[in-house]
Amino acid sequence: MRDDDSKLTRTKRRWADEGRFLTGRVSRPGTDRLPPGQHLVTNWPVLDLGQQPVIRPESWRLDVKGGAENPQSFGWAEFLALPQSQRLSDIHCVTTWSRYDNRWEGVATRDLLDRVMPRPEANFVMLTSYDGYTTNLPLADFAVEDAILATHWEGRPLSVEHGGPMRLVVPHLYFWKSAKWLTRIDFLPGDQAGFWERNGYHMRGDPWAEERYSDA
Ligand SMILES: Nc1nc2c(c(=O)[nH]1)N[C@H]1C(S)=C(S)[C@@H](COP(=O)(O)O)O[C@H]1N2
Ligand SMILES: [Mo]
Repeated sequence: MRDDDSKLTRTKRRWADEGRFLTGRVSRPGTDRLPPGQHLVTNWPVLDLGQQPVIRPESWRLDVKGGAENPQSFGWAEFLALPQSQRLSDIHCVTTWSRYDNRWEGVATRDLLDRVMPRPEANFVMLTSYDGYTTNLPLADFAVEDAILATHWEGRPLSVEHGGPMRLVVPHLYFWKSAKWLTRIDFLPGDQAGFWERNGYHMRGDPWAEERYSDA
């Protein structure tokens, strides 16, 4: 089968036609690299709900099931067999610290989406983690070129405290959207609030718009 004719290529072309994954800028110009109200740190603080699950590779799973044309459940070896990518990006936490130039390795969200193919009506993503944490974001934000399902940071396996063996990194949104110990991805037609979003945080969380808290 010619690549041009594959279902995958047709789906990508449809997404491109719809402008589906076009959202803002992938990288920011130098002048507004640091979002308003943020300060730079050189360490890497740990923030979570106080429970850091230890997941053995044999029992680790990533279920990508809801709202996909090709739902899949990946074991660790299957996940590592997906195309591997590197990204360099900044972290912006809603508690006002930012950390520049983090080098990540893992699976680009786009490469995952190419395989599972969210249904046309899916416009939002719900992420669920091993510690029970959930967070939501628009599919267009999940699918940006910078976003990566990271297994490595600075050339080393991601530590448990930072979400190892795998966490999401969506650098253009506040870091609470970047679920650590990710185990489930659902695609939804409408936006539903995750853990912090139910507790007053913003549904989208753009640091440059200071979308820290919801108005409600
Ligand atoms: N599973 C899970 N992911 C999570 C959290 C959490 O409590 N559980 N906290 C979020 C918040 S509020 C932040 S700021 C970042 C912190 O990531 P770090 O500890 O690696 O700095 O993880 C996000 N992802
Ligand atoms: Mo946070």
